[in-house]
Formats: sequence, structure tokens, C-alpha cells
Amino acid sequence: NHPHVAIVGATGAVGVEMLLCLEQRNFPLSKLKLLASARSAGKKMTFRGEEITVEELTHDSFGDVDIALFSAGGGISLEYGPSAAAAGAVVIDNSSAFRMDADVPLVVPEINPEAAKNRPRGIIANPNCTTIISLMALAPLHAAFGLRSIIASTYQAVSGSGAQGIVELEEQMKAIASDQPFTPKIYPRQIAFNVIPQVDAFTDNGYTKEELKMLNEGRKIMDLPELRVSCTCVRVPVYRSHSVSITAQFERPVDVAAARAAYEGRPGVNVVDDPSAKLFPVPLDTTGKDDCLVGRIRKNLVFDNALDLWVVGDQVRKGAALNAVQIAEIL
Ligand code: A2P
Ligand code: 11C
Repeated sequence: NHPHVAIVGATGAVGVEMLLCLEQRNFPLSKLKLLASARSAGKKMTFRGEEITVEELTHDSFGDVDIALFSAGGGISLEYGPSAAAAGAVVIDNSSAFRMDADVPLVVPEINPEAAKNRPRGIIANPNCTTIISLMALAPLHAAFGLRSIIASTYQAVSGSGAQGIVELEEQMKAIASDQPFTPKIYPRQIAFNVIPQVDAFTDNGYTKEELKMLNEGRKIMDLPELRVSCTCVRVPVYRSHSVSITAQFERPVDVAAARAAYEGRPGVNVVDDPSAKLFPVPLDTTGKDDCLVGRIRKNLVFDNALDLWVVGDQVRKGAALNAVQIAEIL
């Protein structure tokens, strides 16, 4: 018997992509339930050629659900995730609500699939999108050289903020083109024709929460409690796909050819690295695609045993919806 699957936040940027991933990957399911706020109840969405009516999320939504994919924000996950688990569903949660809970596994299927098996709370967390994309590039290098530290800067697309991020960029571009005034709503500054060195809220040590996710989630997923990470997260006026510039230091001596070879046979990540032929990954290359792309691999000139690299991935897809559906496939 195939599982009954529910998507919580089905109308959102990630929810819509979850539906698409289930369809494109021919996920074996007996029934799909689409849940969102009262605002969307009654709306119709198409899955495998059939219309499904969106229902309002309530605590009683999960009676017959086997797998619940949550992507409606941390507050909704905290409130409804435990109800879904109590009703017997395995919750795969895309928010940050449960990621650092010791009783909740944090899973990237290409890196630590076995962690999904031990889930005392009935909840599995999907990591932060920037973290997933960065680790897709770093895990093969860790296997080759032993990862010790990461210094990274990110270039994060507006769709990382959900559907509203795209609206804000579009509205600002239109307003600027027609010389109209506008007020930034979800971003702290103008995002059109600009870059903003703030993603998520600032914490006491000067880092944002998004920047600390790379540290804390990276340690948990890689099972490297001593891993050192310093990250600067930046919002850029790109619709989709996050890019990350990484300096990674390793325990053992590195070699560029060996680094490239480390990706051979690894699912979900490919090397695109021939700068003389203008071959390096850009966000438009990965948009709507499953695989993360790595390029600009070179020896770092400052640190010993260190490599510089550039990784790009569709954060709505591998960074969120696809990773969640891959976790469901493990189940
Ligand atoms: P809705 O479309 O009905 O507001 P995004 O990340 O793109 O902003 O999407 C957020 C998702 O979370 C949407 O599907 C949204 O549904 C859903 N959502 C927001 N608030 C609630 C709520 N109170 N109950 C259920 N779903 C919610
Ligand atoms: C962004 N990465 O681009 C964020 C969105 O921890 O899941 C996802 C936040 C998270 O704004």
C-alpha cells in the first residue's frame, strides 16, 4: 500500500515545488492532501492531471496521513507538526523549528540518509537551503581530505523569502522603470539593482540566524562537532538559485585534480569548471534543476590545505522541496 501524503503550505513557493517533485519523480502515493491557510481553502491545484482542492489546515487534518511535508513557516510547524506526528504521520519539516532538536534528525539524503531512521519524535527536519547546497559541494571533499573549517559568502535569491520575495523584486523593478516611489516591505533595503548583507534576523554576536544555521546545521549533518564556520549571507536580486563562495580548510593536503575527482560518481552534484571556456556555474544554470553545480575549484593562497570553490543550486528545489521528497523516498 502506497502512503497517503500531505503537503502543509501547498500554495507557497516551496509547497508548489513539492507537488512538482512528487509528480516528476513519480512518487508512489495513494492519495495527496493539500493544506494551507483558510485564505486558500477551496483553491484547486493540479497533480498528475487531476484537480485537488486545497483544504484549511487544522489539528484534525492528519488522521489518515502517513507522510506530512511541512513548509508553511516555523510557527505552523511548531503548532501543527506534533499533532501530525501524534496522529501517526511522519513529519518532514522544512522550517528551522526542529532542526537543532537532538531527537530530530537533520537529513541530506546524499550525505546522512541513515539518520532518518532514528526519529523519536516522528519528525525529520529538512536543513536550511544554503546549508544543503554548500554541503553538497563539501561532502565529497570532506571524504577526500577531511573538512576542518569553512569561510563562506552567499548570494541568495529572492525566492528564498517565499513568493513575497519575488513580488517585492518585481514591484521595485517596475517602480524604478516608471520612476514611481516605493517602500521596501520584506527586505530591510531596496533589493532591485542592489545587494543586501542581511538574511534573517541579527543575533547578539553580529551574525544573522541564517549565517549561524550554516555552522550549527553543518556540524549536525556532517557529524563534525568541531567544524568551524564563518559565513556572511547576502540577498541578491536573482529570482532563483542560491550561490555560495566557499574557502574550505582540510586536515590533509589538497590537490585540485583530486578535488575534482572526488565528485565522480556522486549523485546530485556535478563539476562545471573550465573558466577558459567560460564554464562556471551561474544561478540560471541550476534553476528548476535537481543537481548542484561546483566550479572555480582552486588552491587557496592564504591558508594551508585549503580550497576555494563556488557552488550553485536551486534552493527551492534541492535546498527545500526536492530534499524533503528525497527524505520521503527513504521512508
Ligand atoms: P496561504 O497561501 O493560504 O497563505 P510562502 O513561503 O511562499 O510565503 O508560502 C507560505 C505557505 O504557508 C503558503 O502555502 C501559506 O498558505 C501557508 N500558510 C501561511 N499561514 C498559514 C496558516 N496559518 N495555516 C496554514 N497554512 C499557512
Ligand atoms: C532564505 N534560506 O533564502 C532562506 C530561507 O532556514 O529554511 C530558508 C530559511 C530556512 O531567505
